[in-house]
Amino acid sequence: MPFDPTPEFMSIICDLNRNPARIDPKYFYDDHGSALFEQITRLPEYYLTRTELTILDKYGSQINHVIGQGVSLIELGAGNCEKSRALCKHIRPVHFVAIDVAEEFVSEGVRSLESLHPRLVCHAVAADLAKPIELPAGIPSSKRIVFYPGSSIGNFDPESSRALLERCHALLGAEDWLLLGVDLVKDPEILEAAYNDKKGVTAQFNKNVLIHINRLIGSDFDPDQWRHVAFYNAVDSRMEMHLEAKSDTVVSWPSGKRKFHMGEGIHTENSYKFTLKTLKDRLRQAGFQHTNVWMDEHQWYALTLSRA
Ligand code: AVJ
Repeated sequence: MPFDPTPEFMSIICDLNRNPARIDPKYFYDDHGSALFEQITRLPEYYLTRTELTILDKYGSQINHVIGQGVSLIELGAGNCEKSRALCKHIRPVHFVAIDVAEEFVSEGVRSLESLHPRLVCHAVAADLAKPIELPAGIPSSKRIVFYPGSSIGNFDPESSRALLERCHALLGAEDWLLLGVDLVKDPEILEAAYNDKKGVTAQFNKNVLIHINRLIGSDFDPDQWRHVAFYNAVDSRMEMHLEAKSDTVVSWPSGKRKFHMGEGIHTENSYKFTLKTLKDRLRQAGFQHTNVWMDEHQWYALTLSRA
């Protein structure tokens, strides 16, 4: 691979050279990573997706009642669009926009929604949510509902999540809504089990980021040289995932290299967990008000609907 200092290349390398090194969790989602994540969502330990779908099914008609008819549904981090498929059983949007970093994956998800709802006007957009959100032409400017499910907002640190919610708010007018799904603070044992599944799918998902990075920057990470580590950080209310070097290793790329000592880690993900208070405060700071909250019976997960 020729040396190609694109901004993306530069930012990946800059992160690899930090102490400790880190990789942005958006790089989990190449096609294989998106498929692995889909497998994670079906694991017994990973309660998040299942619980959110249960809440959507149970309270979908209430959501429909609150938002009314003729809405444009905009799903962020849509992936396979499974959540919007569940929501569309209860609300009948006119337009649907799916936004995700994984281009192939999201277009497939959109096609599945199109075949279920032939009269729904659908769009797939490949975009990085850390940047300003641009909608395709032709989406009506009123009665929009931004749907950000899966606790994906948990990947952003408090400052960036506030900024992301503000960007969402900027897409919306006074008649519009934000429907947000977030994982709640709970017994660390339950949290840690969800990110250390017995089948090792999460470990594969974590290591796959190295293969994706190899492809993006021409590095020579050997995924077998790294150990999957996931734990709850109670001080910051977040699950953390790391990759730890099993022995001393040198990783090279076209313009440089880095030595990692045995046990040295690369921080690959934060997954923040919320309390209802931190969640409502965050929403209010971003300009959202009148938040409705629905939860599962264990109060493990919350779905919130806020007025823009
Ligand atoms: C898609 C970011 C919500 O943090 O739980 C799953 C990703 N990481 N297992 C999460 C993930 C490890 C997931 N999010």
